[in-house]
Amino acid sequence: MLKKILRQAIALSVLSFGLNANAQLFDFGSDLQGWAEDFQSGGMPNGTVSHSPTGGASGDGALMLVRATNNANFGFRNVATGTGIDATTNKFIRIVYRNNTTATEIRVDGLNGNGDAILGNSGAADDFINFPIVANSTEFVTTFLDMSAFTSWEGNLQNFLMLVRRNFPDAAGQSFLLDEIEFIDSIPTGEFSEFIKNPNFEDGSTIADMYTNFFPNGERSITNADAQDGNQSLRLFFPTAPVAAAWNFTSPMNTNKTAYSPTFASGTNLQVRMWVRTNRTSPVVINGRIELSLGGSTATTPIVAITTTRTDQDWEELTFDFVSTIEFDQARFWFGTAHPGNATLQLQAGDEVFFDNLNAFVDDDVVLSIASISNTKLEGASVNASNGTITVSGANLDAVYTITGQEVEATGLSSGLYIVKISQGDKEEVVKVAM
Ligand SMILES: [Ca+2]
Ligand SMILES: [Ca+2]
Repeated sequence: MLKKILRQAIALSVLSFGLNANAQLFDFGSDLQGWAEDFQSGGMPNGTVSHSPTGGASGDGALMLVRATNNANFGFRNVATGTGIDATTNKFIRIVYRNNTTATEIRVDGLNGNGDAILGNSGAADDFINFPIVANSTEFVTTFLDMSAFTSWEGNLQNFLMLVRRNFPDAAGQSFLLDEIEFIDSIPTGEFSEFIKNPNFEDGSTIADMYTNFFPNGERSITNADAQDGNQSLRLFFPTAPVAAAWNFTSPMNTNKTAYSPTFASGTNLQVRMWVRTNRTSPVVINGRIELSLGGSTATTPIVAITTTRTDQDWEELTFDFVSTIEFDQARFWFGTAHPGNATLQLQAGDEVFFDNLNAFVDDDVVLSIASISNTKLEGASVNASNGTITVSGANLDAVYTITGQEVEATGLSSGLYIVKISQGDKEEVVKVAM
């Protein structure tokens, strides 16, 4: 029986929202709600803060910062009423923003409830609290800033500011839009689909859940630019052509991995399904593998490479099948874009790849199967693989590729997965077939 631990933390998520009774939300719906350009140097402003009535992810109003220096910022002061930000209770900051500037860092600054500078735990004047952000972005993203580790984040804040820093000047017309900022006492509990944390990239997801130390030259974000389910997905964007495969790991090492008891035996079947979409009209190759561990011993399964089939820029579901190579009690999924070195399949500058709605399964009884006849969307066409030969009826057979992107003849093939390019008049399609 296929087993799946379904999003077991949904109830906990609802509960944690309930516990955020003291949350303080600023959504900039009709005005700046007490926020302004705040920290000035030598009497000259570091930027211009204004209200954008139609800014924001859903066009419902946002704070807009146009930078004038590397210390450009927006801040909150409400000395008149004495009602500040409750940093004693609310240890996390949720921001929804679009950073269409060259800045790569947000700094949290100001004075705490005791009138002391909000600094890192050393208290030294150069111990700043900085968070990285992606520059020159045209999309809104949600990020949670964790202030709980900083002892200076304390008291009723009357003077709070965030600097949008580095790489000034910006090009004409560039700005930072803050759609929402909310001070909350906890981050929504992460959901799990089996051994994958936050599989839908919804509230509670941060890019930290996609820990990696191998992402050579691209940008990653949790985005609401598109989603297969809910409102958000994971987006990889390549401003320049990738120079290598890019990997994402679904949990930081040794953290938040599901621990199974009893353990699973070597030879256990595992399966991950996920939805992928690209902005390309040609296929890409997506890599998956699983890292297994037991008592300090780790092993990774061989890479499973799947070539996408859609050429209409819509979502498609990929299914990755694995077999464990060791006994294990913990597992995590690695995935990313391959680097096949093939002109047709290779990602290019400007390409983006979205991932959403991951589901993981682990059980001894998962039956791994792939079809030897592939359905196509071209009317009356079919692709068949048997006896080492791929044949196409009702369409032209244009090319056959291996799963790693090498073009091969349609005959004399060994068993495995193949990518077949077919056409019917001016309609083209790429299908997968197993020999
Ligand atoms: Ca808003
Ligand atoms: Ca989603």
